[in-house]
Amino acid sequence: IIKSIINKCPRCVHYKNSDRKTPLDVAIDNQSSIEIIATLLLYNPITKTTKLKWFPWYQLLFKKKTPYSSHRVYGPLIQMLQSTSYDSIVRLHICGDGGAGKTTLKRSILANINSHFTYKVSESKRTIGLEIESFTDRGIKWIVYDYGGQEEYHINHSRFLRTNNSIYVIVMNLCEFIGSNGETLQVPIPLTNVKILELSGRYKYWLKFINVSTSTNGCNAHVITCLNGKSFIKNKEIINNVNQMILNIQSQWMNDSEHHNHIEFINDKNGILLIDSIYTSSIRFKVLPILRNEAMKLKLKSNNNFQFVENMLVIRDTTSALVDVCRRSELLTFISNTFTTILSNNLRYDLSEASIAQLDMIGEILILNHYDGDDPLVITNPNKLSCNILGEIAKALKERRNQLLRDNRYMGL
Ligand SMILES: Nc1nc2c(ncn2[C@@H]2O[C@H](COP(=O)(O)OP(=O)(O)OP(=O)(O)O)[C@@H](O)[C@H]2O)c(=O)[nH]1
Ligand SMILES: [Mg+2]
Repeated sequence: IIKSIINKCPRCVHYKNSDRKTPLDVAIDNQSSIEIIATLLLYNPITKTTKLKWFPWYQLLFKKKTPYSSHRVYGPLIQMLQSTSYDSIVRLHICGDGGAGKTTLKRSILANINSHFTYKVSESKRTIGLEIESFTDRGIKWIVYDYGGQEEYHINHSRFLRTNNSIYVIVMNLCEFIGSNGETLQVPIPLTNVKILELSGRYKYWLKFINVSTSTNGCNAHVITCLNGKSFIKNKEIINNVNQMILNIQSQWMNDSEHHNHIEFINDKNGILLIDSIYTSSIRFKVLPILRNEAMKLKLKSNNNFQFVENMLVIRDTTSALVDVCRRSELLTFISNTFTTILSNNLRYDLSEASIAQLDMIGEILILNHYDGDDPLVITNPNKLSCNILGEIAKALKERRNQLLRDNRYMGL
C-alpha cells in the first residue's frame, strides 16, 4: 500500500505533519515494522528533477546519499538495505539424472551473466548432494540449486524443491558425456535407441518428483525442459522424435486427472529447448531469455522487495558461533546481537524476525516447525548438511554396497 501511494504521489514522503515530522519519522517513532520503515527509506526520492531519479533502484545502484544516510539510526539501516537489496528472489532448481549436464548448464548461465563473450565452460566434477549458488541479474537475486543427479542423493532433494518463487529446469542428455569409469569422454557418444526410449521414463520420474515436492507450497511449478548435447546428434529425425516424445508426455500429463497437477510447462516456439550446455551461446539465446521472462512473471507476483539476509549468511559462513542446528529463539538472539545497538530493541527484534523469515523463504535455513516443543529447531546450514554430511553418507553407502556386490561371499545372498 505504501509503495503504491508513493508511486502515485512521490512527494508525499516529504510532507510534514503538524509536528513537522515526515512519514518516516512517524514510522520510526511508532516502532513500525521493518518492512514499512525500509519501504519509506528505499522509496525516498533524492531529488525531484528527473523521472529516473524517482526510481528507488537508482539510489541503490549508484549509492546516492539519501537525506537519512548520515542519520544515527537510519544510516546503518540504509547501508544494510543498500548493500543487500534486490527486487525479488527467484530460485532455479536444476534437476535431471547424473551426468546430464546440470552443473555445466549452471556454470554456463553464470558465465553468461558475468560476460558477454561466447565460450566453452570447463569440465565439472560430479555433484555430491546439492550445491547452492547465487547471483544477481537485472535486480533479481537468483538462487541456483544444482542437484546431484546420482540416485542416492535424490531422497534429500524434495526438501529443497519445495520452495516458493521457483523455476524448475529438467536437463536430459541426448549423449553419454561420461564413460563407464566416470571419466569425461572427449567425444560424447549419442544415446542408443534403447536409451532414448528410456528418456521418457526418466522424464516422467522427474515430473512426478517435482509435482510431489511442490504440492505442499500451493504454487505451480514452472518446468523448462532442456535436451542437452544436440550437436552430437547428426540425425535430425532422432531429435524430432525425442522432441515429439517429450511433447506427448507433457500433453498426457496435463490431461491426466489421476494426479493433482502442479506443473506448468514452459517450452519455446520450436518445442523443447535443444542445447549444448557447455557452450554459453546456446544458453544465452535459448535458456536465458526464457528464464528472465519467467523471473519477471514471478517478480510481478511477489511483493518481496528487499532482502537483507546476506549479512546473516556471511556471519553464518564465517563464524563458528552459529552451530549447524539450533533453536529458533537462539537464532533470533544471535541475529539480534549482530545489529548495532543504536537501533532500538524493537527494531532489532523486527529485523531479526524479518531476517529469519527471508532466510527461510530462500531456503538458506530449514525450520522444523513441529519437530519437538514450541521452539522450532532450525537447520542453519542445510547446504552443508546436504552436501557434506548426507552427501558423504550417501557416497559411503554406495561404495559399501558396491564393495559388497563385488565381494563373492555376498553374491549368493
Ligand atoms: N561436449 C559436451 N560435454 C558436456 C556437455 N554438457 C556436459 N558435458 C560434460 O559432461 C560431464 C558431466 O556434466 P555435468 O554438468 O557435471 O553433469 P551433472 O548433470 O551435473 O552430473 P551430476 O552432478 O552427477 O548430477 C562434464 O564433464 C561436462 O563437461 C555438452 O553440452 N557438451
Ligand atoms: Mg552436477
